[in-house]
Amino acid sequence: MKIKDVKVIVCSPGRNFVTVKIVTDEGLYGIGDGTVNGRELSVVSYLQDHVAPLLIGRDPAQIEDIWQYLYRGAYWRRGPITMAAISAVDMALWDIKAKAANMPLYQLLGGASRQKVMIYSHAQGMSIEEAVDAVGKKRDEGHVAIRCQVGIPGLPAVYGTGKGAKQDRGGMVEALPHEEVWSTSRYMLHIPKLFARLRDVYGDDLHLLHDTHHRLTPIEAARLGKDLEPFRLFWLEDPVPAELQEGYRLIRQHTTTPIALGEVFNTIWDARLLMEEQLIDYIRATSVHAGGVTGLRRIFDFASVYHIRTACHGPMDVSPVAMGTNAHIDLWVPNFGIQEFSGYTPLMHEVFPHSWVQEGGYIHPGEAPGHGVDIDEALASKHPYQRAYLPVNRLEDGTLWHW
Ligand code: GCO
Ligand code: MG
Repeated sequence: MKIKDVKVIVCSPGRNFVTVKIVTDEGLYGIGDGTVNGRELSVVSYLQDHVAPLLIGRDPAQIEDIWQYLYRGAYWRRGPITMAAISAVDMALWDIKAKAANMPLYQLLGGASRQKVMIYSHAQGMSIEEAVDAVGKKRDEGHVAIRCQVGIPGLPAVYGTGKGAKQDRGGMVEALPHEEVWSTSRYMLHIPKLFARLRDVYGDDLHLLHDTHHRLTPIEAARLGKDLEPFRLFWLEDPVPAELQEGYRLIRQHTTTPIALGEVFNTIWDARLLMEEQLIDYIRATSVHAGGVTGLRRIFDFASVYHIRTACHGPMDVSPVAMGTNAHIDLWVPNFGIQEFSGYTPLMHEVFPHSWVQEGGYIHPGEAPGHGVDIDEALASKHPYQRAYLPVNRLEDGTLWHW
């Protein structure tokens, strides 16, 4: 079997997605997600102009050799654009291999380690009471794990409550970056009140998660982690930008609140020290950004040595293709933690028909051969790319801050 064609399909059924389709000379094809929110066309060019010519004529079964060829052979290694392109190709090749073997991807990885995959959904509100109600609605839908974000008094909408929060209606981003305003001091005072109220209303059984979205310093994160300990969060996510991995030592010295990190990581090197020193509890790497199935398997096996569990990133900008791939990995991986699943719009489900099914607080990848996700190219072509950016964030004095 040889690779005959490599197509890159960009569509925007509510938000932009980059999908690669690899077609073999025996008629089998596989698809992969290469979406990098706000920089999608960079991945399109990387795939079309630099990767596709290297794949034509190759044996699609040589997944590892192609991965190494695209990683080491590029000379310029790592980074979100390069790794999203490699991820998309890798996902498509595993899709082909599992279809050729006539089995669902999770079987090819080693079979199911659990009956179903626990997910967490998103709930938010501008006020604590709105957020509490939103959590209640998700709990009533059967969710057992819910990420909760809340507006901060004195600030306009912040991450997770502003324009980005309306992910379930698509359009998380805008044609120019929306500017948010941030105050760490106001945030630090307010978040413990949110979780005190949530525990009062819903008790201790519900898994509650919170995403700080890279906005604190290590000592501030240590303080917040301590303040949240009485509310026993499932995790505190992305408390501090993680370029300085050893910075997380300071947080670990002060709090037992579990830490989740890594949705922006694109290789194992981004998390090596964090994992070796057990500075985190969940690794958030996901199939579309961390090297596909091949890259993720390597990261997750390394994590398992250090008691770290998986928690694939899975908001709407992770396309249903990557969500399907994640679900197979989630069903197989022994050190599974949880899968983020903020949901998709009906149109996105139509553009990307899939065998994965969500029931309440769980998903299952299904039994279709491959990763079980396809793309309706005709429908996708009716929703062309529209330039869009993630928001940016500034402190009240105008300082550009982490979004
Ligand atoms: C999450 C993430 C998202 C990101 C988005 C950026 O935990 O789901 O933080 O909300 O903001 O994926 O593209
Ligand atoms: Mg996050």
